[in-house]
Amino acid sequence: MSLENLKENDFELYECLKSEEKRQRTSLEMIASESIQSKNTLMLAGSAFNNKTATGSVGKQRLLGAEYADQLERMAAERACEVFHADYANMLTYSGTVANFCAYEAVLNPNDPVLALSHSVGAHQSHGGMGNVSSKLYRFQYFGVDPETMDVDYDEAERKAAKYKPKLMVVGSAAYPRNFDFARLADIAHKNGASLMVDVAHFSGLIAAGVTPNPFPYADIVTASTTKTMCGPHSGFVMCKKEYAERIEKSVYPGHVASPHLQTIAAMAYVLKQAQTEEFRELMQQVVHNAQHLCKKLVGYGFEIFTGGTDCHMFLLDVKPFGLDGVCFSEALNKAGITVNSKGIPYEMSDIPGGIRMGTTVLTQRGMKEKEMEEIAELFYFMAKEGCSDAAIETVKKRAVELSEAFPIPE
Ligand code: DSN
Repeated sequence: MSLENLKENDFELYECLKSEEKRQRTSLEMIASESIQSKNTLMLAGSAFNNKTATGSVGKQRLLGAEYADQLERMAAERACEVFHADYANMLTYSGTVANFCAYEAVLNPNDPVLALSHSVGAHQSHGGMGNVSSKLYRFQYFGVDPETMDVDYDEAERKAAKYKPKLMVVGSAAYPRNFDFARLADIAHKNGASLMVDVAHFSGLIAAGVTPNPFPYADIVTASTTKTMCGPHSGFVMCKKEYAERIEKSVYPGHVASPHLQTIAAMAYVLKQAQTEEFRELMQQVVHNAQHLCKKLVGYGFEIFTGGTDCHMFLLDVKPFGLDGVCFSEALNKAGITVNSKGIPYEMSDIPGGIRMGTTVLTQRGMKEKEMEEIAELFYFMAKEGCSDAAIETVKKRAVELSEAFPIPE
């Protein structure tokens, strides 16, 4: 259906879509979990694979006519194994969170003990976060970061693993911006009888490009999503060492998934191939350079950064030194056309988040480099120094629109 046809048949929906397109075109998107998809992933996600229903595991399809579905699922899984050096991959899980639950189900029984990096220092809610069903199904204990260095507190992890004897250790991050010591985490897990699961949802593209460390061969199970640094569709997958393969397969089907989203698997297969190119490696390298350069400039203006910097595409900016909080600062930026989200800074005393989380993937895909990061840092400083006034919002907005227009969303 063409846009003209949509306009004629469903004007309300047409307008909603056009508004979102305009919002993206005219703003600086810095939500750390976002990326821009290529024409090919969009085409594949809208392809004939939408019309097919498959049910079952790869090579064991229960519905007929699934020979190409099977070929597709196998191709995507082989590419994931190649990129991440996994023995087995299952691409049927619909998102990073579903992939996590498939991993839990494969190795845990309800009420089993699990040790995880705490949500309060940047882990994902599905790692036993309060209110998430994972914390109701399993007995989560947590370790955090050292309050002085803000490094992962591996000693605390070691003490708690010895005390609670978890069946699974879970590490991953939706905000903690530093590389993990996977060898040490695996050692802690294995000597206490636990398996090690690493959730690389945010880092999958960076790992694929070889710019941050791969949890394999240390981790037993790795879950990933494709919409963040992988620059692909909204989806997730799970990988593991061969001794876990059968359990993961059963946990996915029939455990959690009936009919996989074949169209999304097609788009995932595409990005897994693109992730092996030099062009993608350079993009990911620049994503990290941009994030690090932005951090450096923001610190120069008097902001504080959780952990002092970043090893990846994202970081947490503490705006309390300007007498502000993350909610008012993120809302002012949003009004000015710079999209970020508020986020608590570990160990802060207030209930109101004192910081914001941001990432550089989308801006880098739009072609921005260190020079533009300097300008963005200056806009953040101006907004903070002016106390998020209406006049500051207007000034920042003008420049944000100009920058957006100078660096259009790639076709
Ligand atoms: N939406 C993801 C993020 O922003 O990190 C978490 O699922």
